[in-house]
Amino acid sequence: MSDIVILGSPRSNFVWTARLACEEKGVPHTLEAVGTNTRDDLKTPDHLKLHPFGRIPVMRHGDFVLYESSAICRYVDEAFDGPALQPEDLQSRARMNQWISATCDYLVKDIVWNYVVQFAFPSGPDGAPDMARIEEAKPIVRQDVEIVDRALGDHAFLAGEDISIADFLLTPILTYLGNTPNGLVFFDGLENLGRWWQAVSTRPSFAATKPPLPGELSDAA
Ligand SMILES: N[C@@H](CCC(=O)N[C@@H](CS)C(=O)NCC(=O)O)C(=O)O
Repeated sequence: MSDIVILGSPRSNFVWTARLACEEKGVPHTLEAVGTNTRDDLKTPDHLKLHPFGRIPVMRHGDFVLYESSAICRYVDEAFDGPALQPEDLQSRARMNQWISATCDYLVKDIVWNYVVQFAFPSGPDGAPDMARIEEAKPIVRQDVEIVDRALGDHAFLAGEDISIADFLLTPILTYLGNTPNGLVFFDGLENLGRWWQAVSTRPSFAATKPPLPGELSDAA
C-alpha cells in the first residue's frame, strides 16, 4: 500500500502530533500542505469532503481517509510494524487515553486557545495582544502545567515508562507555550515536566517534525 499522507499545516499542533506518531513508528509519510495560509482553505468543498468539520489533520493511506489526530495516531500504530505507541498493560493504556482526552478537551483550550493564540492572532487594540485576556489565562495555564507535572511524578512519560500517543499530543502544545514571550516561566520549579521535556525534545522525531518556532506562531491552531 502507498505511504501515509498527512494533510495540514506543519504549524498546527494536531498535525505535528500526527507526524510525531509516524516518525516514532518509523512509517514513511509525507506532509501535504493544506491550511497554511488561511482557515478558509479548510472550508472549501474539496477539503470538506475529506474533513466535514473543516479541520486538520487529515490522513490518507491509499483510499482510506481519516481525521482526528488521536484516531490517526492509533491507526498508524496498529497498521504498521514498529515500536508500540500505546501501552499493552490495561491501566497504562487507560492512563494514556485519559491524557489524550484531557489534553484535547482541557489543555488545548486553556493553553493553546486562551493563551498561545492570543499572541499568534492578537485581538487587542491596534493589533496588539489582548493583555487582559492573557493575564486572565495565566493562572489557569500554570495550574494546568502543575497538574501535568504532578501526574508525571517519577514516570518518564504520561502513560508510564514508554512514550505514547498522549505525549505526542502534549509535546506541540508545551513547545508553543514555551515559545510565547517569557513562556518558560510557566515551567519554573516543575522538575518532572523538565525531565519529560528533555526526553521528548531530544528525540529524533522532534527534530524531524518541529516547525519553525520563534515569531512564527501564527498558524499554531
Ligand atoms: N480534534 C481535532 C482538532 C483539530 C483542530 O482543531 N485542528 C485545528 C488546527 S490545530 C484546525 O483545523 N483549525 C481550523 C479551524 O478551527 O477552522 C483533532 O484532534 O484532530
